[in-house]
Amino acid sequence: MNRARMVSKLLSQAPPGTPLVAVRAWLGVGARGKASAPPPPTALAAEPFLNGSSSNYVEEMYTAWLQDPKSVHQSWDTFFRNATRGAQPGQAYTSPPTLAEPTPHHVPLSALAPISAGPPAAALSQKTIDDHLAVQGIIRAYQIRGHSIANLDPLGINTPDPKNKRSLVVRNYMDQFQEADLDRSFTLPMSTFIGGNEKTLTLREIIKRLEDTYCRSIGVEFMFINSLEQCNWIRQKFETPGVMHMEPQEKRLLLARLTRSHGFEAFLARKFSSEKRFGLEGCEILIPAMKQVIDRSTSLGVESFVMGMPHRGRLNVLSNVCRKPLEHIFTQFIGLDTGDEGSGDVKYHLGTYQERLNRVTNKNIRLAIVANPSHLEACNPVVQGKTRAEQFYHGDSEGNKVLSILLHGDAAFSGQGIVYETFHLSELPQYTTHGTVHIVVNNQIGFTTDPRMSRSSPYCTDVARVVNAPIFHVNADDPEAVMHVCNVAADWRNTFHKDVVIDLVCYRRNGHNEIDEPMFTQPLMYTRIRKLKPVVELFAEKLMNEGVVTKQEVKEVTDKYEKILEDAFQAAQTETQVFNKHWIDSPWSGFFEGKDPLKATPTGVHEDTLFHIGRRFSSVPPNASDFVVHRGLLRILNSRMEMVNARTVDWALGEAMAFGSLLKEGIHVRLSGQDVERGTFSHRHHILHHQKVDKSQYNILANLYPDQAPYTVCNSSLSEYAVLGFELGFSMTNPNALVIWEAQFGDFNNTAQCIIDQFISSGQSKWIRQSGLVLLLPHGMEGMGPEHSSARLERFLQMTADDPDILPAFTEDFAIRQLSDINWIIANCSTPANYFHILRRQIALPFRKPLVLMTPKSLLRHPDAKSSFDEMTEKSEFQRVIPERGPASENHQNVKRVIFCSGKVYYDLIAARKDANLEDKIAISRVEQIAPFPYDLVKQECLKYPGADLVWAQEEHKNMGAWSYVQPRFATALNQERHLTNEIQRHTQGSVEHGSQSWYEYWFPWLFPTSSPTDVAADSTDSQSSTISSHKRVVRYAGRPASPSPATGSKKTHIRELKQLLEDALAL
Ligand SMILES: Cc1ncc(C[n+]2csc(CCOP(=O)(O)OP(=O)(O)O)c2C)c(N)n1
Ligand SMILES: [Mg+2]
Repeated sequence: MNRARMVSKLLSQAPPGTPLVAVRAWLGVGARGKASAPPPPTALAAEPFLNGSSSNYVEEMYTAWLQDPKSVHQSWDTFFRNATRGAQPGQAYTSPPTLAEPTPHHVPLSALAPISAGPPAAALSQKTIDDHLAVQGIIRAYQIRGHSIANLDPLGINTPDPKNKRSLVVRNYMDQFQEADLDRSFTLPMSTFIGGNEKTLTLREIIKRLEDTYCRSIGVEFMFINSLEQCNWIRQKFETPGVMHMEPQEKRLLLARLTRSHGFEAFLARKFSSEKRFGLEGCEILIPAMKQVIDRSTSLGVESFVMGMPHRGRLNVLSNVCRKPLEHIFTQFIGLDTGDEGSGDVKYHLGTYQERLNRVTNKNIRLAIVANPSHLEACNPVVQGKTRAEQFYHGDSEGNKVLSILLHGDAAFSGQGIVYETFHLSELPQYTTHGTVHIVVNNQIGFTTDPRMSRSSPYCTDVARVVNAPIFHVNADDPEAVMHVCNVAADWRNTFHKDVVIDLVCYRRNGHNEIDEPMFTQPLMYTRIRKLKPVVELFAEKLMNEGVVTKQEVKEVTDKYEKILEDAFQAAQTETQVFNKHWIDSPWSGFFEGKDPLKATPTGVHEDTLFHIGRRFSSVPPNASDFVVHRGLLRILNSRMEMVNARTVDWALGEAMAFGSLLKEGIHVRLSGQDVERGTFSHRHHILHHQKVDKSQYNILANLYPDQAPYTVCNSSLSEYAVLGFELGFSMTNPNALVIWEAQFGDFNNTAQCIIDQFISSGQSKWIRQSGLVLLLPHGMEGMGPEHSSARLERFLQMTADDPDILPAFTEDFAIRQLSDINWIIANCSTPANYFHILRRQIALPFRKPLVLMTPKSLLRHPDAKSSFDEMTEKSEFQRVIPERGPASENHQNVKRVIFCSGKVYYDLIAARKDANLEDKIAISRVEQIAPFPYDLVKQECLKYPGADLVWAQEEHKNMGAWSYVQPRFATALNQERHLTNEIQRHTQGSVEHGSQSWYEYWFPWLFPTSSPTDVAADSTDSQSSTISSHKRVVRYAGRPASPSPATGSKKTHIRELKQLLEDALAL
C-alpha cells in the first residue's frame, strides 16, 4: 500500500481518541529491521489499528518491551501485557503512546493539515504526507547512519567518496524531491532537536543541520540503544543548535592543554631520542580529552577517578593528567638504581596515585592509574574491581563519587576477549561500577597490522554495543568536537550510570615505538602522515584566525611549559636512585604503621563465637513463618545444627565460622565466582531462596550480628579472566577485607592465566602492591575425567619464588618470615579447622599475600573430614604440617616409613593403611602449606623417624601436583647444611628479573666468593653435592606415572590407578 494512502486509512481507522501524533509516529519508521525479537503475539498482530509499516514500529516497541517493559510508554506496556495475556483484537488497546514528552517544537501530524478544512484526515494531501514521511525518513537515516559518512579520519584515508556519500545515508528517501523542494518548509517531527525553537525548517536547512550534527567531525552511533529516553537524550545533546559552542577562555585552556600534551612528547623525543616511550604523537588530544572528562565529572560530583590504560601516551597521562612529578618520570629514563624493595617494571607499565586540586572546579580529587603488564586490556577488570571497591567502602551506591576511565588501543579493543568479558560485568548488581567512560586511541593501526587484517567488525568499538553503550566517534584533529564529545560522555555517565565510548580517530606519527620504522609496512599511510601538521599547530592557527589568541600568547604558553620541563629535567639529573614506592597505585594509608611486620594476631576464636555463628548458620530466617525454605535445605540446616551441638564442623561450617568470625571483627568478606552462593557442590547455601516468592532471599552470614561488617556473596558471570581480575582489583583497595574468588572447578583458573601470572604472582615484586586475595580452586582426582580433576597445582608452585636449594635459617619467627618473603601462599588443607585458620590468617598477618588454596570436592561430605571446635578455639592455630598422631607416632623408633602427602589423598592413605594393618609401622604426615615450604616441620618429622624411609605420595600424575616442587626442598631440608639469611630470601621474591640487576648477579659474589657465575653454572652438581652430608636421605615418589592429561576419563582406570598408588605408597 502506498504510504500516503495508508496514513489516510490509519487516521480514519484509528481508535476513538487516538492522538494523531501517535499514528504518525507508528508510520515514522523505516523498512522492516533486523530485529531479533520474536514476532508480537498473534492477537497483537491482528489488532485493527496495526497494519502496513506501522507494524515495524510496533515490532520495535515490542522488542524494547520484551527487554524492559519500562523502556516503552506505559500505554504500550499495558497494551502488550493485555495482548500477551490473550486479549481479543481491539481489547488490548488502551491509550496510545507518544514517542516523547511533547516539547514546544514537537508538532503533531494534524498540524500538517489546514486547521479548518473538515475532518483532518481528509484534508491532508497525499503529497504533503508523502513528503513529510520522506523528511522524517531522512532525519532518521542521518541519526542511524550519519556516522558512516562522517569526516572522522584525520588522514582522509577512510573517508567515503563525496559523490555518493549522501545517498549511503538517505538511500531513496530523497528520490521524490526536486531541487526546488529543498527550499520548501517542513514541519519537524518530534524525534529531532535540530530545529531548536523553530518548528519548521526548509529541507535544505534540515539536511544541512543533520549533516553538521552527524557527518562532520563527530559520528554518533546510538540508534541501536533500546531505550527511547536515552536515544532522545543523545539526539538532544548533539542536534540542538549551538551545542558545540565554546567560550574563548575554554578554547584558550584547550590550546594550553594541547600545548602541554605536544610539548611533553617533543621534549622526551629530544632528550631521550633512543628510548622507547610509546608516545602520543598523532593523538595529543587524548590529554585534553581526559582532562575534560575529569573536569566535567568533577563538577558533577565525582571525587575519585580510577583509570586503566595501555602503553600509548601513558607517560604523558601520568604527567599531564595525574600531575605525577616530572622528575619521577625523567629519572625512569636515566637508568638509576632502585632505592627500595621490588624488582620494578618498565616505565610505561607503572601505576600512580595522586591527590590534587582540580583547578577548573576548585575541588580536590583523587586520581589512580592502575599498574598493568604488557598484556593489553588485562587491567580492565582490575580497574573495575578497584573502582567497585572504592564505591563500596565509600557507601557510593550509585557511583556518584567514584568513576572508572578505561583507555584502549583500537587493535586491542576489538581483539582482546577480556574487553567483552569486562563489558558483561558492567550491569551486574555486585560488579557494576555504574558506568565507565571508555576512550579509544584509535590510531588505525596495531603495531604493523591494518584494521582490515585485525578485525571483522566495521568499527573497533563494536564490542561496546553489547551493553547498549553509545559510541561517539570523533576526528581527533578537531579539538573542539572532541571536547563536546567528552562533555556528553561525562553527562551520559552521570545521567544514566552506564558505559559510554569515545573513539578518538587519530593516527600514530611514529612507528609502534619511537625506534620502529613504519614505512616498512604502511608506506602510503606514513607518506601522508609526514605531510600532516601536529594538531596543536592546526588549532593554534585556527584560534589565531578567530582572534581568540595572538601568536605571542601561543609562544608564551609553549615557552612556559618548556621551562617547566627543562627545570624538572635538570632536577632529575641530581637524583641518584629511583623508588618503586613512588609508583604505588593503591596506597594503604595507616595499614602498616605501628605494626610489628613479623607478628600475626591469633586466629583461634572464643567457643561462644563458634556456637553463635554455627547456630545462626543452621537456622531458618527470623521471619521463618513467612519465608518458605526448601525441605532439602531444612534437612541440611538440621544436620548443621547437630554438628554444632556436637562441637564439630564440616567444610562448609568451618568456612562459615571463618567468615562469620571475621565479619564479627569488622572485616568485610566478599566471595565471588560462578555459583558460589549455593556452591558448585551444593554444600554452601549462603543464600536461602523463598520457595514461594520470586527473588526473595536471605543472606545468612549477613545477619549474624547487628554490628557486623557486610558480607557479600555473589554468583558471577561465566568468566574467569574478568572476574578474577575484578576481585584482584577489589582486594587492592582495602586491606581489611577478605576477598575470595572461587573457580567452579580448579582447572578453569587457566582461562584467567594472565591475571595469575602477570598480576597475582608477580604484582608485589613489580609494583610493590600487596593483595590478600584468596583463590579457592576445587582440586582432586575423583574419577570425574581430565577436566574436573586438577587445579594445576604444579603451575602455582613453579611460580613460587623461593629457591629450592637455599635452606632458610630456623629462627623463632621462621614461619611468618617465610610468608613475608614469599610472593604467594599455596596450600591444600585437609581439615575444616585448618581451612578456617588459613582464611583467618589472611587477615591476621601484618602484610597481605595472595593465597592459592586447593579445595576439596568429595571431602566436603567425607565423614572423617571434620574438625572439633577445639581445633578452632583460642589456643589453636593453622598447622603448616599435620604430623602423624596415631600409633606410629608413639612408636617412632620402629616406624619403617613416613609418607608425606597433601590434601584428599590422605584419607585414601589412612584407610588403606588401616586395611593393611600398618598403623604402627607407617606414619602419614600432611603438608598443608606447600609453599612456602615448611622446611622446619618437615625436617622435624623426618628426624623423628630415623629408621624410616621417606615417601611422597600424591594422586596427581608425576609431572603434576606438588612432586617437582617438594622433591628438591625435601633434599635441601634433609641434607643441606647451608643456612642463609632472610635478606637473600627477600631478593628471591617476585618477578623474573631484579630491575637493573638479576638476583643471580646480585647475590652471586656473596654466595660464591671465589667463582664466577659461569664456573658455578657449569659445575652446579659438584657445588651442590659438596654441601650434602654423606648420609643422604631421599624422598621417594609414589603415585601415578607422568601423563599428558591430568586424569583418565575412565572410572575403572581411575580406581585401578588409585589402588596402584596406595599399594606403591604402603608396600614395605
Ligand atoms: C595481549 C597482548 N598481545 C600482544 C601484545 C603485543 N603488542 C603490543 S602493542 C600491540 C599493538 C597494539 O595496537 P593498539 O591496541 O591499536 O594500540 P597502539 O599501539 O596502536 O596504540 C601489540 C600487538 C600485547 N602487548 N598484549
Ligand atoms: Mg592502534
